[in-house]
Amino acid sequence: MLSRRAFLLSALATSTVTPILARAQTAPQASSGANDGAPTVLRLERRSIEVNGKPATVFGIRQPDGTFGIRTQVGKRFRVRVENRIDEPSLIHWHGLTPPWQQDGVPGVSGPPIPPGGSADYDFPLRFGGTYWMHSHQGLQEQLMMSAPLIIRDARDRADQQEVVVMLADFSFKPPEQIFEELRKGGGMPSMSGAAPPSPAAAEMKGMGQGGGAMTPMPGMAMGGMAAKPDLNDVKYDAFLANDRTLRDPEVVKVEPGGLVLLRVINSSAMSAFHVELGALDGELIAVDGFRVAPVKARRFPIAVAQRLDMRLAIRRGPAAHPVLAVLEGETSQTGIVLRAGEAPVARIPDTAAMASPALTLDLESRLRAAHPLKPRKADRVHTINLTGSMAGYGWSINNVTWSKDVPPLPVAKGERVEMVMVNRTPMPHPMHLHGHEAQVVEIDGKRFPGAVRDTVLVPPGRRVVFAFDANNPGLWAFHCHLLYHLEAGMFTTFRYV
Ligand SMILES: [Cu+2]
Repeated sequence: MLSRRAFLLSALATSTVTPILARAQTAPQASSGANDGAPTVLRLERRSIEVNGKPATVFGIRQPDGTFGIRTQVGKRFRVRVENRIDEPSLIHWHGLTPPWQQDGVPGVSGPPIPPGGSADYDFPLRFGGTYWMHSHQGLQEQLMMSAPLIIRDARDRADQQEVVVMLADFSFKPPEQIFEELRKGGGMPSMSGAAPPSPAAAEMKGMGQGGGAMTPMPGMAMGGMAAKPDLNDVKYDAFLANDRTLRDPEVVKVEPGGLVLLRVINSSAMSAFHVELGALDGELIAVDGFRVAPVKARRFPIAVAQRLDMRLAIRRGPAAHPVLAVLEGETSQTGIVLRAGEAPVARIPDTAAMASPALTLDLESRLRAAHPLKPRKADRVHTINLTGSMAGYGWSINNVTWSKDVPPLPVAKGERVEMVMVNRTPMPHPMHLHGHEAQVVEIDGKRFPGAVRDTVLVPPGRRVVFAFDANNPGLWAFHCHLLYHLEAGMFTTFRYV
């Protein structure tokens, strides 16, 4: 079986493929000459993996030569044909890219899903590089790993640097439909109440606050008297995977002693956030969600669901095995890979860490500065996005509205600077994902700053985070929590302009 390592080694496939039932979602655009030839084919398939010695059937997104996902080059066109080879409808979202809205891959918003046996064509320019990913936006398929890396190389990919991609995932032997049903019924959830959210004051006391920000008062929030411990990890998973594998049999990547590594970590988990632990290696964070930031040096970085981290690592001289671990927030469960420099022995790494990883905070987020921020500009339109709901009945919503097709899109007009003020009024953190635009974090708890340009930002309980973007890609777009079962329960909305 080809491992995901094949992805690292193989170049973009240029196979010629006979289309089955070509069903273009949009009229194919005239190709740009330089990138003529057949589109890259991505097949949605079922495949078998082994998780701690037990077989499991999951999904996969692969090229005909077995390559997972796509690695391409900035400036090229994204010319792709998706072939649905599973027995149910599916549709793939290009997470973090800015395609025309009909090609964004959200069923019922961008267009209909691809029926079994059908295919869909995509063709749009790649204007920026970085670490992205692709995943199904249909039902709960993402939990079964209908996802893959989407890497767009650019000037950051230096010849003297080895690229290593690590895709993190949470795994359960339970079918996702059963997981969701149990959440709905209140079974299998941690010992928590689903009661009122923590007050901002309590959050500050717990050390989750950044300080120095005027917190907007939150009407309806219980003040004090409630433990500030956020509710984490609704789902009890059987395993956490890094490139399909657990630490009982981790991927071991050969690296050069004294060499440079560009480590691209993608959190493709349905529900799980981690701290990435680099051990004795110094990491230089150079991009989040594909976009450059002023470099930050550390040995531990938080990664929420759907986020990506690009880190430069200087491998020490001499043989050594360097584990790159991801420890589940609030728990000791861990997964990871091993970078093996020279002929070093690789020791077995336990799948639990010695110490629990803390809950993710906004400490790093508040320090990140975009290398290329949006032009400073006053917002033309501000939408307040209250993140609402509770564990009781597992109901999640936006502004107390549970998503349905009848919910009107938020209004936006072309050319506007828009700000989404996200206020978390629940006891759970929500990683909020904005589709189709280059969004920038411009405020946390009332404090303005030119933060990271990114597509997914964590809003912890009781916190307020503002995303700004320029309305320069007209259409109907999704905006939602990226925790899969929150999204499924209705923490989802849209915005529209022409
Ligand atoms: Cu959520």
